[in-house]
Amino acid sequence: MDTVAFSVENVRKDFPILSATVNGRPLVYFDNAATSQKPLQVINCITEYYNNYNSNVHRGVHTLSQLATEAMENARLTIARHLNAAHAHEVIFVRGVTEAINLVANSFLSLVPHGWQVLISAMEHHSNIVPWQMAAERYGLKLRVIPMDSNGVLDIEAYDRLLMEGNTALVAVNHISNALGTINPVKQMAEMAHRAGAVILIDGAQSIPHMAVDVRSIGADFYTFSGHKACGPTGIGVLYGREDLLMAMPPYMGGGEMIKTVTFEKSTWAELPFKFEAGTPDISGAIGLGAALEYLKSIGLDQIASYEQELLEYATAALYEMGGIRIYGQAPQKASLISFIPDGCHPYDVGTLLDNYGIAVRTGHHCAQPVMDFFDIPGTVRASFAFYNTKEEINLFIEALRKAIKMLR
Ligand code: C6P
Repeated sequence: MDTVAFSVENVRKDFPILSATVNGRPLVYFDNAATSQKPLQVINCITEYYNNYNSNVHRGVHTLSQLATEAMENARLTIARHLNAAHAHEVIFVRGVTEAINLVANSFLSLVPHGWQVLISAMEHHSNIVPWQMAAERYGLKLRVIPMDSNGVLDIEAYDRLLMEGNTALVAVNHISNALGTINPVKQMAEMAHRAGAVILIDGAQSIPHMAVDVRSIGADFYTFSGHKACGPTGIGVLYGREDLLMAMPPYMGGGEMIKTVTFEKSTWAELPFKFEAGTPDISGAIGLGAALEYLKSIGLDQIASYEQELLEYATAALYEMGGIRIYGQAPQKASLISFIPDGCHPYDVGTLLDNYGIAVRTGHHCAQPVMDFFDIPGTVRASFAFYNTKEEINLFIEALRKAIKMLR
């Protein structure tokens, strides 16, 4: 698909839900960091699969099974190209980031000697904390945390010291923080990890929908994202892993599809990627995810990134102009989300009142409790923008926020 000049009015026509009304008002959907909306190109692609060639994959010699297999493997190829992976078999289909991290924590860390360490950052989502905690306990490893400052910027000198202080097996860090919007310097962090002999896993849940990502240029050993935040379906995501690492790792789940041979005494494993894809996969999800990435590409990832920066700057300026608002996350490199608390208001109350005006934001700890503890707050209101949002919607949001705050103060 060729990229055409970006027009938000045209893009919005692709998303049927954007013309919905909520509580009698036009929907203003600013909860894109939780999940994005889906364009017709993705919805139709999934419907077409179920209408025309629904079948199981990698099993049947019959025509429908072959069509389904071909569509799913084409989607894998699309994803591999999107990430600039060296091989399609480095793309493992999983349910999402959560499953991908559990896979690596359970499988890769089982190969790490006792007493080694895993580094995560102070701004991780629970999905990039808890699996490492569980695996560290199981495999006798230490889990250590790269600190951040009050702007939500990671302390790279402290990271360097941590890398040198012990035997580091793996660093796990998000590309973009879902709670603060910080864009982390993952390429630099990967170089530093490699110099220390460690591998790096990058949680791309919040980056894949908003920017072009090249796993080889970054130097990512593992990279993961969820389809549902990138215009794709729920229940499908990707673990990218370097071929040599995936080859050396034991399977995470056992079952059909992931085996070469099975006897009651012993089983042997299938080649990549199937070694890590036990059971019937989410076929429609994988096909839909391929369509979603094609769609993002057709809009243009650089155009998406620059338009969303415009929205971010516009909304940030409007919030500052209101006054009495504290924004959490002031990193110089920031993605299109704003976490904030209006003085004297509880985030939950603000979110509930905004909903009365048809405005969807997320409130709470955003599955990043340690970030909230760092700032000593219960949670924030989070407005997160996508390329189909508009400045007019931001105006509606600001107007509704003014009214909500007036009611609450
Ligand atoms: N963040 C949010 O509202 P799953 O649930 O597996 O698709 O993604 C988990 C996840 C991991 N890392 C980051 C940085 C994330 O933002 C998320 C999901 C959503 O912020 C839902 S909690």
